[in-house]
Amino acid sequence: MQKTLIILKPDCVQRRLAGEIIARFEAKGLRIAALKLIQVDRALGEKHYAEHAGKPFFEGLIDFITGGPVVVGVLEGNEAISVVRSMLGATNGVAAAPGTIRGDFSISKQNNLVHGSDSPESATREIALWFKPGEVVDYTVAGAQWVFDGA
Ligand code: IDP
Repeated sequence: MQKTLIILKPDCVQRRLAGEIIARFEAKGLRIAALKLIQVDRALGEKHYAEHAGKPFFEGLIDFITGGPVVVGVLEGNEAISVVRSMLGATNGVAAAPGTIRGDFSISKQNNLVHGSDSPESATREIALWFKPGEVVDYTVAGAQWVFDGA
C-alpha cells in the first residue's frame, strides 16, 4: 500500500467542494489516513512549493495557497500516488479531461482545487512536512477485502 498527500486548496474550501472531492477519493477505495483543516503560513507554503521558487508564478502561488484555509490529508491505497494524480487530471483546468476533478471543476491553471504528490519521494517529503508522525493513523477499513485484492 502506498500513501500520498492531498491538499484541498483554498479555492476548493471556499467553493464548498471539499466534501464532494473527498467523497470521490473514498468512493475510489482510498483510505483516509490523516485529515485536517489548517490556515497555511507563507513559510509552509514556500517549503511545500520549493521546487517552483523563482518561477514567475511563485509569489502568486504562495498568495493563493495562504489566501484561505486548506484541507490537507493523507490517502492510502494500491498505487495511491498515480491513482490520485490521474483522478486530478492535467494541471491546467482548461486542458484537464472531463471526468477528472480539475476537468469537472476548474477552468484555471493556478486555481485547480487539489494537490496530489507526484512521486514516492515527494509523498514522503510532503507527508513529513504537513503531519506529525502521530497524526497519520493506521487502521483497517471495514470491508477492505472487497476493495483490495492484494495484487
Ligand atoms: P501539479 O499541481 O499538477 O503537480 P505543478 O506544475 O507542480 O502542478 O505546479 C504546482 C501548482 O502551481 C499547480 O497545481 C498550480 O496551482 C500552480 N501553477 C503551476 N503552473 C502555473 C502557472 O503557469 N501559473 C500559475 N500557477 C501555476
